[in-house]
Amino acid sequence: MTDRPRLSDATLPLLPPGIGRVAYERGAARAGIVHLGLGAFHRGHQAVFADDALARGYVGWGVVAASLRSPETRDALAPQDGLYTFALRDGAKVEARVIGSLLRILVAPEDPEALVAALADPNVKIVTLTVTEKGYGIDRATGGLDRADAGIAADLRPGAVPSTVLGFLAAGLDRRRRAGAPPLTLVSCDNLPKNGEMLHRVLREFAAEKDEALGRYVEREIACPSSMVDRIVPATTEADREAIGALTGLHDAWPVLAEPAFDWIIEDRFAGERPPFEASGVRFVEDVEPYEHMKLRLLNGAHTAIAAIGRLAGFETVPETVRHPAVQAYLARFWAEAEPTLSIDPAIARAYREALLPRFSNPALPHRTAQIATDASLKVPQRLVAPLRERLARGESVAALTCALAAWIRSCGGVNDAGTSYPISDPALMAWTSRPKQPLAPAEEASAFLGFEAVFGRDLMQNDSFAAALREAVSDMAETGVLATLERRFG
Ligand code: CS2
Repeated sequence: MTDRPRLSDATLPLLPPGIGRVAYERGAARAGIVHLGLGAFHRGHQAVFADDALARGYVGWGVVAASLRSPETRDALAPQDGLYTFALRDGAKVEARVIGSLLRILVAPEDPEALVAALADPNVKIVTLTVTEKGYGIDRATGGLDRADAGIAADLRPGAVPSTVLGFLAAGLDRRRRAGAPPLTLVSCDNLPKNGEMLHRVLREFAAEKDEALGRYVEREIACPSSMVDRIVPATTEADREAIGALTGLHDAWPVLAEPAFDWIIEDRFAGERPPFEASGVRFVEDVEPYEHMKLRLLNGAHTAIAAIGRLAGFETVPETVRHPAVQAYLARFWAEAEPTLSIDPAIARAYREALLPRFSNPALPHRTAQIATDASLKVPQRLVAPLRERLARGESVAALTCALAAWIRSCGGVNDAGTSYPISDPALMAWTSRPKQPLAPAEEASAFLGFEAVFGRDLMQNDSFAAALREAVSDMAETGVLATLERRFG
């Protein structure tokens, strides 16, 4: 309802009691963080902790946030002075506050220089990234830089105006290096294993190819601690906008709604100052890998399975999918397979896993299965194939993980079990050169997918019993539908 006054610095006093308002002088805040990838996740996670820090008087920890592609978020937030409403939703409970930590919003393609300058600002201490699995320019066969990627190749050309994440980082770092600015810490917040190590490697390779001295600078001066982030933040809907407007009395063109649960666990390896986020519950640890495996395999793995199952069964959302008893029985088996592959204290893993079904069932967060299915082929390896491979090596059963993969393979067909088509958003799947162009018989389709090396590696197609089980699961799902298959096997 656009006849409500627009949220902005000037209208903040109109907020009704009970809505958290910006509790600091925004004009006095300075940017200590540059964030790349201004999606809902950043605004429901890192930006909230920065807001907490500003409210506690750490005035140097505001955020300059950059969208790398579209101006949509900037266009929505600019008339609001960068303010937005952040609402925690748990069933019927809502807790909302206005976040003021985004001090400036950049749209990289419109003004690449502004982003390079922000990265080079000596007051900036950390760069956080939520650029999704496909944002890093990784060659999935080697784990190194994907020089064949058109954007990377263009940014590597001498004198290129950057357009990719690595291009911007390298340009900003080069300027810092030449100006003798303090070293920087880059914190990847994407769901990738060893995300810091991975970022450091591709950035080092990119930088060295640009200029050897820059490569050495990245190697020596730039810290890339790995981090595990967690919070379910579905894409905002029209209904959300209306609900927030009704709650706050102000029109917010792009509020963010999320669940109360969250985690941000960061390796304690900073090149300079560490963000003062502990009071918000952010944890600094020596080794993030046990947490990262737990989260990728228990939460994200189940998410990817649910997304595929939901799409095939015609369920639009996660809560709708997990309400089905066959899916619940299946998830119990899924977690029973994934959990023993973790290296974390079993009591921590158990508590984490036990909270997942209630988190997924939160009726106030209709997280769309289509959203989670986006870029699934880049998610399946670390979420499903890695634990499966480890279990196979130990001779353990993989019935549930195999069904998750079978459902994913079936879901790539873009037609659900009732025969209705749906769109697929997965450029890496489309770019897979051996992708079957014609519809295949289910067993052949499973065999063809086993040749998708970026997903399955080279080893799994040699494993006859696994290959046979996958073919059988795909055939079963094609014949009787996904829900009946799960019911028969796990019900
Ligand atoms: C989801 C994640 O879209 C996806 O791939 O699995 O965004 C998930 O909601 C978050 O990682 C939760 O922490």
